[in-house]
Amino acid sequence: MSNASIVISGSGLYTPPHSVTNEELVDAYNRYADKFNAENAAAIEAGELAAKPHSSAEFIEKASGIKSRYVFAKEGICDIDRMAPVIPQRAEDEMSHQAEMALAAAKQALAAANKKPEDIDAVIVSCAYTQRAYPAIAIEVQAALGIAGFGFDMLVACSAATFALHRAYDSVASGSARAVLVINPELTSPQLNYTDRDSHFIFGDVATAMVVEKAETCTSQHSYDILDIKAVTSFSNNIRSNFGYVSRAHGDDPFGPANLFHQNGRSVFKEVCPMAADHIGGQLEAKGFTPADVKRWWLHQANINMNNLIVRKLLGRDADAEEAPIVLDRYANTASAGSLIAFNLHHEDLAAGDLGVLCSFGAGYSIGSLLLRKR
Ligand code: CO8
Repeated sequence: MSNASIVISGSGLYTPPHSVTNEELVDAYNRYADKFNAENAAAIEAGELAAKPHSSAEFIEKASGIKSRYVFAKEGICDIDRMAPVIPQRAEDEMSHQAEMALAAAKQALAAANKKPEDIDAVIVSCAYTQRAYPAIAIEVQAALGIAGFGFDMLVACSAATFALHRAYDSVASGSARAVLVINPELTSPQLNYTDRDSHFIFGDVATAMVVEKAETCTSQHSYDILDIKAVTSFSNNIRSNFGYVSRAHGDDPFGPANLFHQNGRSVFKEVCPMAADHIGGQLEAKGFTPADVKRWWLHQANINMNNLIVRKLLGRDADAEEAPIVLDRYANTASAGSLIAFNLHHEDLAAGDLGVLCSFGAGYSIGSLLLRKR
């Protein structure tokens, strides 16, 4: 596919007001583990239960590159009698939490794209989880912004944002929408098992948004031709969340550990890195480019060692912080939004003609990428 007439014309980023450091999380987890071990001493002694080992802030930073994360609600996360954020249910005539996050990012993206609600024909909310099945969060945001046309939600875990940008591209290319607003309100903290040492540190909350339109309607200061889109999925159980509407019918705890986020992190690392490098390398080659032509790598933000390895496989050398910006140190893994945060914070300095790769990789497995050229 080759079509330089469709562009990303604006992006937005909502960063929640609270941050939680590794030290805060580890302190809470370790106090929780000590309490758990004391309360279950007899069962642990009898070999019926495994003792909970301590977590460590040094391990987290070394193994993942994460130093802190933003959260929509901080209360409750470090309370060892709760180990989950406190996000009270809202009345049905109040805006939902996810729509609130989405709206903040969407307004920024519209402003950056120099677009008014009447210029937009479609709203896609795409993320790892939506807080309800219907009515769609996208339609709630569409109404709040006063956008005519249509909206829908879609879920593709870590690749939700890039896959939604692909759908936006297709919609504009086909003429079914003049401009599409893509929003990724990643409210991950309620799905994180803060009592699990292997994963309690991984995720943070954020919302990102982008506007996709035809080049001929674009009036924004910073815009990017979408030179190519490419997606692939390959089934894997290595990253999984079983929570869903059928959980109630199973008769088990819908919020039990098996239903929250869990993964085999080592296997993910080993399997996804070569997949992502091959995917990007193949896409560049098919369009007549080499990795050396790429000025900026806006990569998925799950683990700094994954990013370093993938870029090293492609470039044959380490990339510097300017070439392949890292935001997971501050934001942690934000499911599908990571590569878009990197874009949002690190794109304005590019010169006209500079090439960039925006790529997500994760659960599914799923990989979604876009080749972008600054206009
Ligand atoms: N503190 C101290 N020690 C620890 C901790 C901890 N917190 N955790 C593990 N250890 C120990 C282990 O027990 C192990 O000890 P031993 O060697 O004695 O057995 C040792 O440290 C090494 O453990 P691991 O092998 O597990 O550690 P790794 O070096 O592999 O690092 C990572 C773990 C950081 C998880 C790493 O494997 C990783 O990042 N992998 C990639 C994972 C990834 O990218 N996942 C993507 C998931 S996100 C996604 O796809 C979207 C899902 C949708 C969103 C969900 C929202 C909630």
